[in-house]
Amino acid sequence: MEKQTRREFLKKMGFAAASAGTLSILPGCASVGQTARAGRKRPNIVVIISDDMGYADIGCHGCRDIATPNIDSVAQNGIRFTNGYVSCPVCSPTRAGLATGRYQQRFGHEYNTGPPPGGLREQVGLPLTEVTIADVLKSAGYVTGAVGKWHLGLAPHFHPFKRGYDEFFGFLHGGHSYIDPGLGTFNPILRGTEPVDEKEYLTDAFSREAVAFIERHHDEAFFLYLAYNAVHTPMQAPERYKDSFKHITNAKRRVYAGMLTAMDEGIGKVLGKLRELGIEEDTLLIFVNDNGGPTGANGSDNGPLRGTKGTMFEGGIRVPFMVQWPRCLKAGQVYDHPVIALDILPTAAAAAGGKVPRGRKIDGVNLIPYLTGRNKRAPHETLFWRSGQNHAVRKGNFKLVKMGAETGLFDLASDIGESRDLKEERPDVLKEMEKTFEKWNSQMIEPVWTRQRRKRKTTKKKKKT
Ligand SMILES: [Ca+2]
Repeated sequence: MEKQTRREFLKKMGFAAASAGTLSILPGCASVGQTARAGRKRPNIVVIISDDMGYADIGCHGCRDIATPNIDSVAQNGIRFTNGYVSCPVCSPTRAGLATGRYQQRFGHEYNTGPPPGGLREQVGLPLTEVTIADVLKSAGYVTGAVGKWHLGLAPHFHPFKRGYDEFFGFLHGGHSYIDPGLGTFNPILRGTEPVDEKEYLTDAFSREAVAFIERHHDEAFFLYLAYNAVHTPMQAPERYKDSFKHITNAKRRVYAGMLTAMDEGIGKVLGKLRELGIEEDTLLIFVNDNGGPTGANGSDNGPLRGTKGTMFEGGIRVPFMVQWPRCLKAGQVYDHPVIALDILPTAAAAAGGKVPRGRKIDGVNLIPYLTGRNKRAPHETLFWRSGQNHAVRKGNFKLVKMGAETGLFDLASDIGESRDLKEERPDVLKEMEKTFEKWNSQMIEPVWTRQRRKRKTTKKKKKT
């Protein structure tokens, strides 16, 4: 982003005051908003996102064959969401929702970005009308860094530097080789805008860069967006895990285990660095996965949930999601009301004493009052998903799912696996849910671009990224 004064930046972006002033005041967390506004002890913000992980593939969700002690430690040191959602069952739209705090269908980011057909490269990416979480935190005086997978547009005007980030290390497409990532020409690893000849296993390289970012900026307020592409295909594990997962008989899952372990260890290094520097207490750290596991593609396991990545069933959209902020949030809690990754921007803005964008609907909510117990109600009455002709609505425990020509109505309180269709039994609920969806849907716009298809002739099957 070009040099500009903070006042100019705020004016351009149309920021309004965030709700930090309404935060509850907690023991050990006195006057979060006031402290942030006074420029003292503002929490660092770290958002870690994984890619295509299975719902059941972490220890705190019952995983038995792969250990994830570091991801689990976030839940132990903070709050685990049992009904944590993302706003899309595939990668890029979820990131667009997370980045803006808005349902991405409001601005036409309904499908994955991908190798753009024809001359669409200039248009396929997070629309420039949108204000990002990095814009918000940068405007609040934070130094901002993105490490990992971008997947919000390839053209220069979509680059992280144009979307609020001061630093970037990663790649712009939806996936990348992990072993000897190299220079490449199609989708290079970039430091800023310059290709680098990366030699390290890519997940380890991202962990290294995240730790280095924290070291560089630990004495100022920072925002780190760490977007691992693990455990997305291609299935490539570090050599050091070659013999570690012999107990896993499924060959694909054995590699998946190595990839997941590398990411978990990397998250452990990030947490360890925060601890070593004495800033863990004052760091709001969120871990979320971007969409459900594509079980056939990467050997992931969605446990009791029906469906996979790309579907509107819970297996596509309900994800591992947790937060820790030792200074302000009591450790070891479990939070059951539905939350969604759209909540990350308003929550971070409030914690930072920042300002949410004005003149637009922000669908996410600041979760802090809910997580501290000050607000006992559910943060959301309804949640919505739409991807082309497929859609879903959750209202209370009822969920309407429309996949192709099939419609189902489920009660998630008694049927997390969405196995018992209630639409014949409860036509009243079905009708109400459809009406609720139509009302929301009427506020959304048509996709700016259609589904992206890979053009490389060597690709036999269309793959979701
Ligand atoms: Ca993904």
